[in-house]
Amino acid sequence: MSRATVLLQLLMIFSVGCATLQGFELRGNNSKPQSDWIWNQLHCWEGLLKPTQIGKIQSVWHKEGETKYQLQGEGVGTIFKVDPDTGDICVYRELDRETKDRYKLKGIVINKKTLKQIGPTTNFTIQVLDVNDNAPIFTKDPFNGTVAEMSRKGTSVLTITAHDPDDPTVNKHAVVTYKILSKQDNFYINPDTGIIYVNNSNLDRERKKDYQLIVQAKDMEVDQGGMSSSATVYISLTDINDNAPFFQHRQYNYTASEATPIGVALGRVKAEDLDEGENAKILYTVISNNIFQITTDPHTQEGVITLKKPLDFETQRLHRVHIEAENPTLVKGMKYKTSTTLVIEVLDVNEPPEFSQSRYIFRVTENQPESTSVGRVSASDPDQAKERIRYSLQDGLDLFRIEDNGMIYTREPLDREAFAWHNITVAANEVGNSNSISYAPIAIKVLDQNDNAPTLADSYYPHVCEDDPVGTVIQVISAVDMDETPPDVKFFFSIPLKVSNFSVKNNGDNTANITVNQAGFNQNEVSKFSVPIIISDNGTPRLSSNNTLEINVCSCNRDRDPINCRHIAPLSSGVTVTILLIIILCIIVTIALAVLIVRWRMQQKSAFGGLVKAPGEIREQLVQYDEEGGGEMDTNSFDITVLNSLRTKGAQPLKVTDCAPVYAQVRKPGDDMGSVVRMKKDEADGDRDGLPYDTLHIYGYEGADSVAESLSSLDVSSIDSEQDYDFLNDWGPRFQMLAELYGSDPDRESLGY
Ligand SMILES: *[C@@H]1O[C@H](CO)[C@@H](O)[C@H](O)[C@H]1NC(C)=O
Ligand SMILES: *[C@@H]1O[C@H](CO)[C@@H](O)[C@H](O)[C@H]1NC(C)=O
Ligand SMILES: *[C@@H]1O[C@H](CO)[C@@H](O)[C@H](O)[C@H]1NC(C)=O
Ligand SMILES: *[C@@H]1O[C@H](CO)[C@@H](O)[C@H](O)[C@H]1NC(C)=O
Ligand SMILES: *[C@@H]1O[C@H](CO)[C@@H](O)[C@H](O)[C@H]1NC(C)=O
Ligand SMILES: [Ca+2]
Repeated sequence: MSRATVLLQLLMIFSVGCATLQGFELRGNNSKPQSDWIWNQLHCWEGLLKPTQIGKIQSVWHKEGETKYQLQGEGVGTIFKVDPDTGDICVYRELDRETKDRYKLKGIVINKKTLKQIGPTTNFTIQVLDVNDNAPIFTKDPFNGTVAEMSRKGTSVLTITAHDPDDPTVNKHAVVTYKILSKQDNFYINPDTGIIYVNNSNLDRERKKDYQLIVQAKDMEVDQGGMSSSATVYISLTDINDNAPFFQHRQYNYTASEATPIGVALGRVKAEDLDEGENAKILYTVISNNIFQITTDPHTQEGVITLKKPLDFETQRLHRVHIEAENPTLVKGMKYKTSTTLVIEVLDVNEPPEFSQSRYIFRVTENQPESTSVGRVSASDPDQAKERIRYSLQDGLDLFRIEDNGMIYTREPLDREAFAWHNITVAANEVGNSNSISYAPIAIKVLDQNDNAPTLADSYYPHVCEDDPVGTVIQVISAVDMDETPPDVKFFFSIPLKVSNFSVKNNGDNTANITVNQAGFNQNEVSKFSVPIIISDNGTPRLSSNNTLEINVCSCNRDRDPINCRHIAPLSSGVTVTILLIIILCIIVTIALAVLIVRWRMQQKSAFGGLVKAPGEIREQLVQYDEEGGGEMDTNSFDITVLNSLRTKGAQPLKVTDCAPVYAQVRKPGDDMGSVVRMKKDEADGDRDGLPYDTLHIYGYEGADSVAESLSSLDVSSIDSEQDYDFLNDWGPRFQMLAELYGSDPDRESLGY
């Protein structure tokens, strides 16, 4: 027997009502008066309000007047109090079993005088007894559940749960039963498990999607009293594909311009589907039509009508297109299709004229008089209006003109040799509609006439050797013709002379050999022959040209290579007379320039009067080039030893009176290298006896725009005459002649560079 059962039995014995005394005592076996306490457990109902006695303690150690009872432990003094004399225990506060269901206390007996404990302590507990003071609590509110539409009766939807905090061991205080309070018969609930089931197997999402139920949870038995609470349950139906798509109309009307581009939507059609999501996806198909196609807009599930081929108002003005729509998925396990008709009316658009050909090729013979007809183009208005067409040429207007009927004429004779093709463009536009214009290319081929005579194919420079025997081939010539030269063209070469030292032999392949007809040449007698040659073709009309072949007479070696000819053959290796002239001109200009510079320098130098010193031994150099070309910015070459050296021989400088070294002077503040150089130069110039420490520099060509004046030292080295042309010796063999004419002492050639 469990403890609970014992307690319940005891309660039934002693209880006199819920609100009155709830305590009781367990009396021990009196046969042992030494045993300490005669009870060890008390009980108390929760929720009591007034101070209520819940029990009594007694001890064998208690003697009235001498001792008193005392409690120790949880809640003593606040919740529980004991009468010190009688041992009655009262509860002063409301207890809540759900918060704390037992209290542990100690009872002792104390001597009133000594306040000392007498006898042993006893432990006991106060058990709080359950009262059904809590209703079941739902774990959620609201509960949400989903179930597929058309689910069978008995399909479970969701489970609702509620918990009761009361003592489950006491009298069904915590036994929960469930109930649907709402008046409906679509769902039912298992009262014990809380599972909600479908009660109606015809729930249709398309009719009603969302349901709301109020459910109740109650403790105690179903029909007994008890406490209850309620919650909301939302149930929504999920979709199944139970509806096929359908068109609302048997026919849909559209209009489309014939200019509608391919791939651009010209209209939309929608098949309705009561389902949603995947079950409402629609696939459209066009039945047997190769102009239109229909695709599904993934957002709206509409059918978008587009063109596969362009529309043409003139060909077909009305299109009837049959289309079908279906769900890609099965509808209630089957395939359903619905169909409708699209009626598309084509609207006329003014289209530009159309040429009879996309391109024209005409042929016209060259050299024909003006206004020769070339050919005819034609274009027409494809629209209903059939506007008149006006033609115009876009280019080639100097050679061709076009008339209103599309005939093209020449304006002047054509020359095939100038242009073999005239590729021009013709425009056609509708009269009164300048925007409506189209173009076509015309290629006019100029047909050849034999209007050019053949000529020598090259500039030949043949020679005949003095000892060439009769029959020697001195040149193979060929000819060209500006006209079209078909493969069967025959050029014929001839010499139109009765008597000639040369003869021409046609090789039959449009070449001919010039051979010696009569031997024994002497270039001192006749140095050159001019042989006339007539070349004719076999065209119609036959044309011929007069040409002259210049044949030089030369003395030759064994291989017939010319050794000496009185007439110099023109340079053949690309060097023309013009280039040769330019080269000669350059040389002449260079010489003239040099002479001019020299003359100018001489005139300048004469201003120095007698300061010139005689040329002599060259020992050291002071050279400064102002400009020598790139990369030598730093050239500043002084041989400072000259400046530093004390003069040991010769006259003293004119202005220097003391014997201090020159370099000591240049160190004076304010002096710079320039002044030193100037001073040394003056000194040298003023020294009539000493040898000059100068270098003679002569430059033929110094380039243009130099900041420095001429680098040439010619102006300081003249001795005998004002004009010194020794430098000509240094200019090389080309100027040998000049040097011979103007040069003086050849010994002084060593003064160069
Ligand atoms: C008291 O206890 C003794 C022995 O433990 C027993 O024999 C006796 O019957 C008991 N008396 C009562 C009144 O229960
Ligand atoms: C439950 O359904 C209700 C009504 O449909 C909705 O307002 C609520 O947000 C839902 N709760 C949850 C947790 O889905
Ligand atoms: C003109 O057109 C013809 C035929 O298409 C072509 O052979 C020729 O090369 C073209 N000439 C020019 C200059 O474009
Ligand atoms: C022309 O000369 C070439 C050699 O230069 C020779 O082979 C050919 O036979 C000659 N033709 C005639 C017709 O003599
Ligand atoms: C042929 O050559 C000789 C010299 O070799 C010359 O005297 C004569 O005039 C030439 N004949 C002709 C027709 O040129
Ligand atoms: Ca559907």
